[in-house]
Amino acid sequence: MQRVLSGVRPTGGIHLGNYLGAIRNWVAMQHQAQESLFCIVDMHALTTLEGTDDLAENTYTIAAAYLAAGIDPAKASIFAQSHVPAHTELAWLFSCLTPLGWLNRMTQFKEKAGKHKEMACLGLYAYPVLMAADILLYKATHVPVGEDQKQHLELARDIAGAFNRRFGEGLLPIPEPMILGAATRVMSLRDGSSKMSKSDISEYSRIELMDSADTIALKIRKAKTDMEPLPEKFSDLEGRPEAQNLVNIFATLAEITPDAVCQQFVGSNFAPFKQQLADLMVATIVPIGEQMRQYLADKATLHATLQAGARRANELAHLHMNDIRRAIGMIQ
Ligand code: AQP
Repeated sequence: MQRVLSGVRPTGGIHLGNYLGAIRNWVAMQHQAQESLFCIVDMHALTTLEGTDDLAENTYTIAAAYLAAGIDPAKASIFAQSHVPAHTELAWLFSCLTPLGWLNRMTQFKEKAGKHKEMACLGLYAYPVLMAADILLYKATHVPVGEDQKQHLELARDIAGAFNRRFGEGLLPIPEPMILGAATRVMSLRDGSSKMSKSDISEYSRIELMDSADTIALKIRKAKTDMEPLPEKFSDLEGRPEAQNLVNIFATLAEITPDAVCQQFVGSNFAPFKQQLADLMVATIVPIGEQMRQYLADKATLHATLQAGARRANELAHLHMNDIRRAIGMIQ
């Protein structure tokens, strides 16, 4: 039985990296899996949000993005993480068997906490334990994510193994990370060494799914490149991270290999390449953004979709939590 789970944090403008690295793959997987669950992980958003003013609006926006990208609520449950209280209950149970040494290895905590580690909140540190609970609560077998979540997925596998060793082999499946396609790590348009991210202060660093055609074209024109022409082979782009990133995005959108992109533009400067990249991006992203606007104009229907998703998620969570509590030895 293939059970798929993944999620996005409602922390701001959902972007091309979230789409190519994650959501686009979910759309294909929902047809193969017996059960698919796609949540909007609002509890995770709290680990880095300074204010919560936009939390509800951002949550609806991510739900609209899922639908606009092609997630079908008749095939997959779309829900807000906070609507299923068992996520945090299971996170506590897991936190009682996760050694601190495992969490100390997590690079995302180090990146997000930055220099002020002592001031970072406990939730940011414990984030990967909550993520393990998100996955294992539904006994998910496959987790499609971008490259940046690989280490957290490995931790979820370790936690499942530790739980099974202590409370009974086979109780929790060991989830498989699904890091698919050529755009598993889309980089910032302003700096090829950092990941495209919702929280980057520069809007020019990312293409948002609700950007207009003009904005997309402008952001691509302004995207950082270098003075060298494009080479014949992708491997010759070594040491040119911004060019590598743009070629990878082009290849993913055009569904060709990065080498084929280089061959198409060999010897040329970036102007004609950027023009075609912008056209490709507009053709993919603008229809999604337009649909998102339509979904967002009818919050009652969006809300009903989230409620229906939460009903199914709570049903599964209830069943699995009973198994888990029984295995631990809690009174039923
Ligand atoms: N740049 C990226 N390239 C490929 N995949 C990406 N993902 C995120 N950024 C990229 C994947 O999108 C899914 C949802 O990510 P998330 O919102 O839950 O968390 P994140 O990784 O922290 O995303 P952001 O955009 O960087 O948000 P902020 O700035 O708020 O931290 C995941 O599968 C992720 O791998």
